[in-house]
Amino acid sequence: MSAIFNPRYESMNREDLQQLQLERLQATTNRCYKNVPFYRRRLDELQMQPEDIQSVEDLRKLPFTTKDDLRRSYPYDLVALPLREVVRFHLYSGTTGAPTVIAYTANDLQHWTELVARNLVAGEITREDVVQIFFGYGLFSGGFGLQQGAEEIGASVLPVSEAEMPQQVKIMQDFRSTALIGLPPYALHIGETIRQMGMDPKELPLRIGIFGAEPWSEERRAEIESRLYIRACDIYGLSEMGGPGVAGERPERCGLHLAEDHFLVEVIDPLTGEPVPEGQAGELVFTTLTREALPLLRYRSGDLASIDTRPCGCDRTSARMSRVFHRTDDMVIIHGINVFPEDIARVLGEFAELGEHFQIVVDRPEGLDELEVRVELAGSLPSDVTNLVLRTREQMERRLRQELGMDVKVSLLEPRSLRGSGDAYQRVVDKRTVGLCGPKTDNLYTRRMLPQYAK
Ligand code: DLL
Repeated sequence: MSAIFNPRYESMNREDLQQLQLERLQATTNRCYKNVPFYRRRLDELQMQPEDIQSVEDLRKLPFTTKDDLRRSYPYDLVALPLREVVRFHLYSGTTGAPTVIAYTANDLQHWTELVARNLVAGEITREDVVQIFFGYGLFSGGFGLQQGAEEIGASVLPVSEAEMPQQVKIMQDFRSTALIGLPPYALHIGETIRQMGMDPKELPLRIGIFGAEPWSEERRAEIESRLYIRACDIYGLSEMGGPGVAGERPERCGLHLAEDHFLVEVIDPLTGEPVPEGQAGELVFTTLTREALPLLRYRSGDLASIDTRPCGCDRTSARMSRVFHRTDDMVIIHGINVFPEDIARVLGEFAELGEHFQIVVDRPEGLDELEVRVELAGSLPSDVTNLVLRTREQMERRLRQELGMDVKVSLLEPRSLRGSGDAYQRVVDKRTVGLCGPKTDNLYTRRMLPQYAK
């Protein structure tokens, strides 16, 4: 049987776990009501008191929290404690337009560290491993979260972050890294670079990889494993729940074990908000159970997955979630950065030369993500627009790079070419294959996609 980082909690019997969840839910609701005016207002509107939570099921009486609520509360409005108690912030990665903030007390950091350590141990990383982390370190929670977790289990960590490929490979070779942690497409790119540098990955001591922060398919997993000669496991998390560490996979691949002693997880029908039966896919909704600085009640993640509470053959008793391949909204993750079409619309709004409609095209031609923004020109432009087009395109590419933190190719289209006839068009075209349901398209949640809606 493989190792478990914290058997007391990870293997707790489910009755005790439910009691623990209830106690922690009551404390969290109380903390939210007493310390966060946003939640006090919400509960008052519903004529609710924290004492109304008498069972875990009573959670459903509480209102949802959305990403917009977090954005409107920027930077401090949801922080439940005086700033002197806060020791760290991370910002939801992506754009400068409407960030969301996550705050941590010293206890929050300790819990987070442990949760990531649990995931790494589930993925069979040990203190004997030399772990190379190529997630970004900074406002994004990935690098720091994995660093803390790997140190917690006593592994030797190389925080290589987003160094250039040849340097990644050189360090891997010199230090004889045995484990890789980062974004899935980067892992593939590393594999390619190893070969380009004339080496055979078989001769390196690499044995395991933990990848996540964005959807990746089983085909991609197989590709990574065969190119790098490693076993690859999935790790899931979201900044709003503190970052990575919410759930992690074992090499046996029976789903990702959720840290249910720290998060209450619901699966709802995103259209009605009602719970779906166990095993059916729906939107994951998280309530924090231990967070001090930024507790959140019923946070709608936008991620679609199912959960399974049946035992899986390891000694962990927590529910397992399926992998996440789809979201309820148009968010796309490019190079690990979460991009919403609205972020792009805001920049385009600065240019009078543009028409109303634009399309986002994401592709991965050479193994790395590329973002193209295709936008209509305004109808009222003079006929000779060549110079104007070139100038506008350059300025837009610069502004988008500033706002999104990545290179963007802009293509300017004839006026009304996207929606000339008034037809609907796809706002996001994602050519990367990420799911079992084929290429990801725009509005990811459609009645078509989930089995319970198949009529
Ligand atoms: O991506 C936290 C993280 C860092 C997770 C490192 C795993 C490893 P955010 O930037 O807030 O936080 O993005 C969260 O990314 O709601 C999902 O849509 C997506 N996501 C994260 N992990 C996975 C995964 C981090 N393993 C958003 N599979 C989430 C599919 C994932 N999607």
